[in-house]
Amino acid sequence: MEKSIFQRIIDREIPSQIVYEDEQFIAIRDIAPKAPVHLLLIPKRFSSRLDEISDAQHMGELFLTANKVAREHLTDYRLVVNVGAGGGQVVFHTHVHIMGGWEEKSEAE
Ligand code: DGP
Repeated sequence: MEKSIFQRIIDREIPSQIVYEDEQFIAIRDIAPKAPVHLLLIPKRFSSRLDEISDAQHMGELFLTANKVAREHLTDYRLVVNVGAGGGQVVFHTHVHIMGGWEEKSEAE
């Protein structure tokens, strides 16, 4: 199977602005931001879409980490997951959008 664009980012084959990384996840700045702060949290363990994840611990860690990364940049924020093409998903490697900064000055900017 061909690597997803996010797998290539994880493997450092294409550049990105990495804002967070641990053993399980990487967070990068979205290339086409739709908010003043727009990050993507991507699990290194591959799944193509959120509803493929059946491991409750992995699912929990994904959202705990999304909150942790979000709070490093924002006080209030929106977490969005697009699931399937009809749900607006374009990149088929599960990711959580972290968006915010509409009403606050972010130190990250
Ligand atoms: P979605 O529609 O949920 O699949 O969102 C995919 C997001 O990924 C979209 O907001 C744009 C972003 N994106 C696509 N390709 C790249 C890339 O090569 N680098 C970065 N940083 N973001 C990307």
